[in-house]
Amino acid sequence: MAFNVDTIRKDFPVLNQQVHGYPLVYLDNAATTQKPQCVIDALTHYYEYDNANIHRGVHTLSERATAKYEAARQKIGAYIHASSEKEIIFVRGATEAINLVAQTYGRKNISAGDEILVSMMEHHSNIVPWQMLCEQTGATLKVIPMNEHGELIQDKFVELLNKNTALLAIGHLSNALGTVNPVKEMIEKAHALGVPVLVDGAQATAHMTVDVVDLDVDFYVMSAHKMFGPTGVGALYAKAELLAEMPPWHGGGDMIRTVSFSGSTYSQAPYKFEAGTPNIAGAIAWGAAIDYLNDIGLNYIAAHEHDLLAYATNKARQVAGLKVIGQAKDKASILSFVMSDIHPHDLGTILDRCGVAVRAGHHCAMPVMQYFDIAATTRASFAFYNTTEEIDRLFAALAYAQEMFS
Ligand code: 7TS
Repeated sequence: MAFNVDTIRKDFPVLNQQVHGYPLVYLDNAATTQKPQCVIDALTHYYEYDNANIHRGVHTLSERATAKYEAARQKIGAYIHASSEKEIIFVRGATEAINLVAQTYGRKNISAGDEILVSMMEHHSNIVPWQMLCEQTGATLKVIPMNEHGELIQDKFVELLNKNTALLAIGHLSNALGTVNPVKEMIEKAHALGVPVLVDGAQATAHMTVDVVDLDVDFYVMSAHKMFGPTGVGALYAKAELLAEMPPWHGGGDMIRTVSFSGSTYSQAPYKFEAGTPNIAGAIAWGAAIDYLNDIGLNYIAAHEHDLLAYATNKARQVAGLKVIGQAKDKASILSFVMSDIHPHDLGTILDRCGVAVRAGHHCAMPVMQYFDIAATTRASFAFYNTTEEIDRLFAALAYAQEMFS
């Protein structure tokens, strides 16, 4: 299908509205993306026609709901090129997936004296679960530093890797800086020392092709709502041999084989990790989002977003008093910046008055803010439905804010 942004925008009803009297410009896609009509339809269709609990009913609706839920698992596995859909665990989102790995793989395999390696640019979701695991086990958290462009310092990473390193946990695409980390090379270096690797793909999966087999990554986490699917659903990918060894996390229905008061036995992956009734409608609608992304083509998406980011970065260079935070060579979809004399929260509010939605804050990446010695940034984050005209609107609103504050 040829990429036509005007046609694509018609698929997103939410984009067709006015905010404070202006056509909405939605540039907060890193926080959550908007949903195309086919995803909204998949959700309502499920509740109108198929709603039933899965994996347990003998009746038609339950069989239909189960088949659609499992088909969604297959679509998600295929989207990241997993060898088998059994390596896909449905969870609430990237945050829950990381906590699952920390509390199952981590509790089993990591102990006092071990080191867990994260990077300075991680989202809090890829820091705090490891800090909690360190408190529980006596392991130590080590941090890969970055340079002033917002790139991880690879020499320091290699220095930090050692025989005590028990796990490397890094982001694929930084939500605060837009940096695309060289995860394939980092995984190779970690594996050379026998260190397993978790990649936080929460931001990446909407913007680039991910191939977990080519990356040889051990754990990869994702959130549906950041890739045009519903909130409250996401996935953990893990290699089958790791899942087989990992103990279950939540106990309850659907994750067991047998239960008696003398003890219980557990199902195999993925069900071993999916206790309780899951977000069935959410998973099915996420599958619709993946069909939609595949129909457009990730190569077209990446090319369009690359053009948008280049256009916005070029405009940003021409604004006196604007400093881009995050100038890595390899970046995607995110423009984070500060403006002299205007607090990001004030700026965000003024932009909203002009109909432009951005995020202002620390973006759940406080160590990034500490490194740059700032409290917050204003962040414009792009999706394939954004246009250069919308970026012009952003910069017109920024000029207006500068005028107000001058
Ligand atoms: N990892 C990264 C890199 C993220 O950007 C986020 C959310 C998460 C993990 C957590 O994802 P969740 O779906 O489990 O919440 N990032 C953002 C953001 O940039 N603005 O709001 C949420």
